[in-house]
Amino acid sequence: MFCFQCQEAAKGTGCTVRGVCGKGPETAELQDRLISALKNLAVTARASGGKVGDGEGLFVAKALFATITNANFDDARFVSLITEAEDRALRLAQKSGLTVGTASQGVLATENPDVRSLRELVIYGLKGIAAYVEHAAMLGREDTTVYAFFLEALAATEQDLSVDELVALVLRTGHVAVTGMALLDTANTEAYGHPEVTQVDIGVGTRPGILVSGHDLKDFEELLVQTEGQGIDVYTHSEMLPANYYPAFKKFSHFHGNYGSSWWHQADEFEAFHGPILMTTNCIVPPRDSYKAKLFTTGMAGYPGCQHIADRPNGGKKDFTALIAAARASQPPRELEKGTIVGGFAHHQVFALADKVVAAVKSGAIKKFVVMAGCDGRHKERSYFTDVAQALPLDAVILTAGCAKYRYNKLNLGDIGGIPRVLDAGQCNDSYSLAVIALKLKEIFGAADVNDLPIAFDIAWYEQKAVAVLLALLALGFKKIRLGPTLPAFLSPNVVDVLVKNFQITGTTTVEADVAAIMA
Ligand code: SF4
Ligand code: SF3
Repeated sequence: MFCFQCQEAAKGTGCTVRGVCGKGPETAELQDRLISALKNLAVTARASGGKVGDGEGLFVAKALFATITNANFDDARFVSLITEAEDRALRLAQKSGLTVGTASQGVLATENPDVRSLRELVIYGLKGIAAYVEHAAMLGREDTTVYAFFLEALAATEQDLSVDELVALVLRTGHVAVTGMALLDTANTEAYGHPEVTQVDIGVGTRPGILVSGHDLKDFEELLVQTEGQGIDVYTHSEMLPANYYPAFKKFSHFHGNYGSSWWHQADEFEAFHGPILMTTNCIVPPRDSYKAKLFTTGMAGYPGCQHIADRPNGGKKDFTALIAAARASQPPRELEKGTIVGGFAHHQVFALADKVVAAVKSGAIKKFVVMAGCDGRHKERSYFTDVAQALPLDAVILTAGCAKYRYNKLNLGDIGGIPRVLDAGQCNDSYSLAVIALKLKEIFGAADVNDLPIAFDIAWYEQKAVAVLLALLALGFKKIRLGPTLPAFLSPNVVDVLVKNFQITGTTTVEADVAAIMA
């Protein structure tokens, strides 16, 4: 196997024996085969004049999504996705009098390191976008231009493109990432209202509970409805925390609050929770036996030996009966902590506070906004992000989204005239909200360039959704993004040079040097 798609790639170069994430070589091979089958499908679809079959776009999105780090470890699911991709390509080819080709398989099939780097950068961006548009599709919002781009870009990774052409494709991927995140933002807010400032309870109740992790709000909604009046509470975990900010979910009195922190703490936290856990997406850590029987997956998430809640039938709902039965037979969660954390600062809520924010900037009370969105991860050096949050001067406000926030969202960093110094917009896809806020500030202050604003970026990345977010920020014109804790292993030195030259991207360095540069 060879995989270098996430920040924890072994030795900073790539996993070759077994994934640091727990992905075995068989699963890695199946994921490579699936990506290759999707490329064949894309090439065939393009050759047939783009006459794609029913549901082709959403199928490609789901399949890409399944290959995201920590989303799915279930080989049987990959085998069935490969079969479906092959069948779809064959049907399309037969209809158009074509034959299905044999696309390259695996990262190392591309020998030129720069071409390999750019092709994989595009593919990882697509994976992130795929996850976001799949969530939007579950809420009834789809954009066929995004699906068409999946096919075009996948097919393009099989063409003999020059480095310049590939760089252009990377940037287009960024623009499509903006479209995808905007689509999900619309889908979420239409369905559940605009996130609002919320004090989230991080303690526990006395009844048994169900813990929901991942990113899928539709699953969360259906579970809340089905658990009403059942004598059990529902809690969010990790990236599901922002569900607490949506008005539509607040009306459920058995929605207790958030339990635990970011994904990589889950083994201890799931064990302590006692009740069943629903993983709606990434990030799954290979489960301990102590709670494996209570770990349920759904959607594109999967783990061998764990119960999987089937997709909703056409026009119907998912059936969470088994999960609810497991909850009723469990003990209440063990208390990990007490108190509250505040969040809900997505674009609509921040615009409502705009007068206050603008006045604070004009008076000099706020000197800098520091975007610290992204992912958390288990490597020790990620304490950097906690240290930066603590070392930033009191006139700096942190804008965050994604599970990166758990590095500093319980620190009580105070407020500036009632504006908290950590403003959490939501999940990693809500980084879109942070970009919208920045563009609004540009308008209010009449800045010619978004990079003239008092905004700095100190982004934490781990998996491919963060790659999509990064490409989206570049496409929107944001420069001087600091990325850590390490630069991606899949960026070749020459590709790093291109990113430095065109976007002044840098890696994180030391807390002191970076805080000084951020505030300069
Ligand atoms: Fe390694 Fe990350 Fe790939 Fe897992 S996803 S095999 S940790 S590079
Ligand atoms: Fe976290 Fe996996 Fe990326 Fe949605 S849950 S941000 S790492």
